[in-house]
Amino acid sequence: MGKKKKSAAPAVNPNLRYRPEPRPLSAIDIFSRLQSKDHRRALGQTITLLESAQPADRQLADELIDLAEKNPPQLPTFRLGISGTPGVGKSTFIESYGLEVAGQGHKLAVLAIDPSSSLSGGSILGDKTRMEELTRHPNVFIRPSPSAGHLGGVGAASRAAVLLCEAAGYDYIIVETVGVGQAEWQVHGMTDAFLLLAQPAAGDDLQGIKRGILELADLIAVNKADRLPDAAKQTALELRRGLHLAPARPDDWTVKILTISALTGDGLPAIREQLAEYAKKMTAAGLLQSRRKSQRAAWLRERCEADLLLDFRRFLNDQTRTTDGIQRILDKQSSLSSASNVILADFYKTKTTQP
Ligand SMILES: Nc1nc2c(ncn2[C@@H]2O[C@H](COP(=O)(O)OP(=O)(O)OP(=O)(O)O)[C@@H](O)[C@H]2O)c(=O)[nH]1
Ligand SMILES: [Mg+2]
Repeated sequence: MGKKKKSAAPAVNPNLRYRPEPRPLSAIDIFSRLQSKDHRRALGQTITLLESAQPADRQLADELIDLAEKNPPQLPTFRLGISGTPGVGKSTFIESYGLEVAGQGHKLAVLAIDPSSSLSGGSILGDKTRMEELTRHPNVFIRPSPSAGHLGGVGAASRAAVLLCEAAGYDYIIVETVGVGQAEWQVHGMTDAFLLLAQPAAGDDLQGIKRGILELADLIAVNKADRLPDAAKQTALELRRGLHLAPARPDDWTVKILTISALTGDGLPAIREQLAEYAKKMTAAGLLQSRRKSQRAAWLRERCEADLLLDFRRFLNDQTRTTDGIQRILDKQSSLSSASNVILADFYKTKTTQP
């Protein structure tokens, strides 16, 4: 009887199964997911992609923006910007107003630009509790602030997010921001109408509304009129006076100042009417379309600046441009400006030699 032959030891652990790497989704795959019924997750992931600074993500994001621009929604969409100082009642307003809008059959997307919280996302947690009912509404998509701080900026990601929400079938887009820094201008520069929320306040300090912001508004609402009705009316009068000092609008639109309560819902139908009238009038005169057109041109400018800066930073971080390298240039030059000229000349040289 011959010895039993020892079976050869398996070369690989049989418990390990070969799993192919999942194929990365193409822009067309993602775009068709956005247009499917169950698009929420895809939309969330897409907006994250728009915020990414990774070169591969940026390329995919560009392809998605391109697809969205080439396949615009069939029905008209409306983009509403909302701003106001901290605590004025923006989230409370969006909860009440958003429910009305969604109740009318619109698909509503709420995007927030938060210039102050790049990483903490603190205000979003607050918003999720303040917009509890809206968050659960099947026709509503709420997206916390894109994180600030990387190149291309919050503005670029938000502009693209608006387009992709529309591609996913949302026809009413609210872009909200707290009135800090350049945020109001950014929101104004990417929406069809700008609603400024104010709250009852005395004389001098009209709740810190910055000069120039009043002029951006297409509609102004003094909130919390339930608690302080007289002060709200008084504030409305003072804002009206402030508006009279502003230059005349080229579009012949009269900016109304309403008193409302986001908490009780008083005055919200008047807001809806005003915004609908504004949209109708501006569309008829072709002004809404031209506003979007010039916003797209502004987007291009921002994009060029961002691309150039990205490119230049890459060049500066290059091995030859380490701190030592920069120091060497400085040592050879008599001034900062001449050192800067040397570096820039080198940079432009790389641009003419490399496509
Ligand atoms: N009485 C009254 N209180 C309101 C009204 N709207 C908002 N509030 C209250 O004001 C506080 C701030 O409201 P938010 O909706 O969080 O304000 P916000 O502008 O989103 O605040 P930030 O996100 O921090 O900038 C909350 O306590 C709200 O309940 C209103 O119409 N009437
Ligand atoms: Mg808020």
